[in-house]
Amino acid sequence: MAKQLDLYYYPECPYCQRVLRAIDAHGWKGITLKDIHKDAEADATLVRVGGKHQVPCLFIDGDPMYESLDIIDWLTKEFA
Ligand SMILES: N[C@@H](CCC(=O)N[C@@H](CS)C(=O)NCC(=O)O)C(=O)O
Repeated sequence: MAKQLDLYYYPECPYCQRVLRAIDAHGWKGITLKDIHKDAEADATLVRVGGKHQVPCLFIDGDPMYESLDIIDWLTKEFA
């Protein structure tokens, strides 16, 4: 079964833009975008589950992964 992938981000964040560019460039599909500046519940979930208020953060089946380069590496392998 496909994994649930949720990317917590906000558009002005350059590290988020790096991840979004990679998603766009590779055409990776099925990643739900959660803008924490527009979605207060997502903002709270990020801190409650992830433990820190930092974006980008990719939730993989509910488990948070921080760091833009780690996220891109993981997605590259997942979508290979
Ligand atoms: N090394 C991290 C840096 C991430 C980072 O510094 N994100 C900033 C936004 S650009 C952040 O979340 N700052 C805390 C905040 O906005 O509350 C990465 O590459 O993902």
